[in-house]
Amino acid sequence: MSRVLYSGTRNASSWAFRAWLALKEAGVDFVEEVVDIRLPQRLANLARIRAFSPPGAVPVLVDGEAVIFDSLAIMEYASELAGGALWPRDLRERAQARALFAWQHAGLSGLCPRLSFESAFYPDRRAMSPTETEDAARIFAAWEQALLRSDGPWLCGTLSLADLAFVPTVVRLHAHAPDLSAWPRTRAWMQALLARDSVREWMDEARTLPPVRLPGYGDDEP
Ligand SMILES: N[C@@H](CCC(=O)N[C@@H](CS)C(=O)NCC(=O)O)C(=O)O
Repeated sequence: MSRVLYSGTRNASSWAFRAWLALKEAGVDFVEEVVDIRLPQRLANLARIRAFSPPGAVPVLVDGEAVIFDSLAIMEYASELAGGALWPRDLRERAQARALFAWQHAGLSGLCPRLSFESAFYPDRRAMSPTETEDAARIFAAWEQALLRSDGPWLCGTLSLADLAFVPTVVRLHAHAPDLSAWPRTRAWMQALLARDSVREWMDEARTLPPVRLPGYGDDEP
């Protein structure tokens, strides 16, 4: 097997989670090397990655001569290896899916920055602040609108990279028990995503690890 995914610590590496999910859902064969990105070993481990991948970050997929860094490129590659299976066939649906995917990849307009992926695994999770509740409402409304437009079950009809890219966001919002009564399709979509075998496999391992504490999670508004 010449295809190696350098991924990251299960409860601290949301970008690696996305790339890993796309490879799994596309049915691509790969071996995985989990890079421990927790301090203090993080710096030395990422220096090893920088020796062959300029950003010095995970995920990186090495396939023969190709060094594919950045989750977006890996996810696109996974879909292409599967004949484009992870994008909608319809041109306009595909464009909508790419828009959602790009929004996520560009940082989701900075929504809920303190509700990190890591925080989803804290045993003492707090309630969302009023600002976070407003932020979350924006993204729930966007998901609901996409699901209404496509009529589901996924954001753009068939399961696509747009759905998979949002999984870590779904994990971190869901862990903070939002009231989803105004967005019934979003609630069903989130549950369907969290119930997928691929998602459960990653999350089950993530839950076995000690929580990775990040500063700024406290319940005071910034
Ligand atoms: N845009 C990159 C972000 C990758 C990223 O930030 N990865 C984190 C771990 S999830 C990392 O390795 N950070 C180390 C660093 O940036 O120094 C991607 O989508 O792959």
